[in-house]
Amino acid sequence: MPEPIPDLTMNRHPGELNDPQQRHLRVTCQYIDKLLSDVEHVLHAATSPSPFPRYVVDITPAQTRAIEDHIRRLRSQLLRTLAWQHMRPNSPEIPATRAVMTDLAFVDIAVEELKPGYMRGYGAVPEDAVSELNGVVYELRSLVAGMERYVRQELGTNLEARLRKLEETGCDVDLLRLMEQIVTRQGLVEFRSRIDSLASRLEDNDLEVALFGRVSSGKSSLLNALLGTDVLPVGINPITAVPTKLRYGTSLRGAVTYGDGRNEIVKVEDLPGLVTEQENPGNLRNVVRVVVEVPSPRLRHGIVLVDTPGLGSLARRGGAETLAYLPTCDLALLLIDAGATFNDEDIGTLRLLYEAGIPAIVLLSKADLLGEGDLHQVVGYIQKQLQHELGLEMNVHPVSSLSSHSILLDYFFERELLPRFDQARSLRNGSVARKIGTLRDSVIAALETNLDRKKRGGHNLPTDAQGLEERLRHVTGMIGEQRTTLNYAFLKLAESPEAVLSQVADTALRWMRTHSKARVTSFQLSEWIHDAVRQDLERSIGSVGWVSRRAIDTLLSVAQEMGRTDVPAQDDLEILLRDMPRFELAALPKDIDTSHWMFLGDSLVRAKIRNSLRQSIGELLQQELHLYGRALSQWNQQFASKMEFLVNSYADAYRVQLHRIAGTSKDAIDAPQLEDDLARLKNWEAGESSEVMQKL
Ligand SMILES: Nc1nc2c(ncn2[C@@H]2O[C@H](COP(=O)(O)OP(=O)(O)OP(=O)(O)O)[C@@H](O)[C@H]2O)c(=O)[nH]1
Ligand SMILES: [Mg+2]
Repeated sequence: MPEPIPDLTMNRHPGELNDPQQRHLRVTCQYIDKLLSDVEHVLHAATSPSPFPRYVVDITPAQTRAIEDHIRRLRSQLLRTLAWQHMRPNSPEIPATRAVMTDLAFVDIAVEELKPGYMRGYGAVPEDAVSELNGVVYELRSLVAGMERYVRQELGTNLEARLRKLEETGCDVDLLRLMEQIVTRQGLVEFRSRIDSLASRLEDNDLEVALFGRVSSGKSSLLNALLGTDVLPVGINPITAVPTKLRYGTSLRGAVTYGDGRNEIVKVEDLPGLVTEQENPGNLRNVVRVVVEVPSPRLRHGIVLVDTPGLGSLARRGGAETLAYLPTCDLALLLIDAGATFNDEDIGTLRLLYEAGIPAIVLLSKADLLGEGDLHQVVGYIQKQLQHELGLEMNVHPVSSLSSHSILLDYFFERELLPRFDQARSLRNGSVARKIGTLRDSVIAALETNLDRKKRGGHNLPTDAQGLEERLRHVTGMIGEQRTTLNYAFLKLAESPEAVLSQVADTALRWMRTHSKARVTSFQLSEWIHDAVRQDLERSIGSVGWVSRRAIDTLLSVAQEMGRTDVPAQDDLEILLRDMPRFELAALPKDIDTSHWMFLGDSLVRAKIRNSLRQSIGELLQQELHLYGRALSQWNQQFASKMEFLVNSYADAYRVQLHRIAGTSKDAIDAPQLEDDLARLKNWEAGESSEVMQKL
């Protein structure tokens, strides 16, 4: 027997419905209102900009108004119905942005399902259509992504606010702000992302100045002395194990990033546990980045000083970290120890810096150890050697971290480092200023095309507009596919410790045979494991670099045919490839004694080596590769998005211009405003912008 419905009307006022009944009433009114909204939507079909009309419009404007009156009356009756039960419509709870984002997410899924892989369900996709189909998908996705960014306020009002903030910090961003306003007013959305990325370049004002030198040459001590702190651990044995960045902050604290992508804020007392050879030997804890905030006025202007693990024959694994970091710094200080003899290792480091195109300053550290006369002689000797070995005419600046000699360090900082830092900064700012200039040219070109279309209708179509569009589509598709390609490569690396072991076994065997040695040390094995992983990675990264460079080349040639000056630069790509996580094995494999295997055949020895490796390190390698794979795919998310953003921000702008010239674009045009905006941009004085980025 069904349960009796409980009587909920016990405590009711006269004429009042019970709770479920009231709820039903409210829901029904809401539902009716939603249906009325649908009717409104139908009524406005005639004026909708949608290219996929659903309704044949058989209602005249006068009839539309009459129907709207009816709807209004129905709605006010709905309100009265609720009021009868002392109810009002609920206040809204869903932010409009969230609703839009949800819809966009569905749009994105729908677009994704146009890819050749999904399309195959409807029959084989012709080979010659695959690449363009991918292009079609990524073109649409890049537009969806742009809209999402806008809704999430990364762009939109936020961009305006960011530019205002830059202005407050002393940055002259007038031209960029003017362009932001014009682009918004004229609906040139395709330029927003480029303005956005130029703003990011201005915001990221840090320049990294790194100290390099052999183990114990006094790098950490010098940084401590320079900043009046003792946060960096120092000592006689190899100390620093992980590159450590020091940047300005109002209080002393550190932030650490691990290889698996974890971030952690740490107290400075805990730093030695993370950055020293003694407490974190060979970087067992797999720290990939340490940033310490120090409240030193010397860091105020955006200098980031970087302490690196020592190089040379005494270096531990940290040396490899230093070499990996080296190409990414903006300015280098090479320390030569006055207490040791100047040797080839110092020259080697300087040569590396030179080859990487990084400006370097040579310092003679621990100058307090030498008397005036000796100092002079040593400085002269080193300068002569540099000239002789590298053909470089360089000054050598004596410094010391002892407080009794602080005058040397102060002099160096104020007279040498700061001017060089400013010089490096103005080089970088100059490149941003040039980019702002070319952006101005292309906004002008877009405005002119619009004005031209208004006056004369479309013309001036480049001879092969369709061919250009196809090339752009191809580029977009290629770049879009890279995320998947890289993820697949990373996954394969992460899940194949056996392949790594096999390669190491091959190397070990070759080494044994050529050197007739009966023992392979754990240190060698560890190096070879790292080499194997690095080589695997270089292959996938190499192919991505190749595809990316080709994409940029295509953009360059399309831009040239369209007579555009706004083009991406190859070095934008190199910047993106920075910061890829590095692989670190947390322990050494065991030495392998091969003396009993000397007379066995190659394949047997290879199998034995592999077996021994598997036993000593197999499980750990498997775990670490797995973690590393995760860190790599996190990195890839960032890299791929930035790469897509870079390529599409240009491809979009070219595409829109092609449409505009062809007259297929549907933008509404307000001619007087357009002429006014165009004149303001054109008359922008070069002088006004030449000082654009002088922040200091
Ligand atoms: N006399 C003298 N000794 C110094 C000076 N700077 C550093 N030292 C000593 O040199 C040794 C090494 O100093 P660190 O600052 O740890 O050297 P580092 O280059 O950071 O060494 P790693 O991190 O191991 O590469 C320590 O014993 C310091 O006391 C200096 O200016 N004068
Ligand atoms: Mg050190």
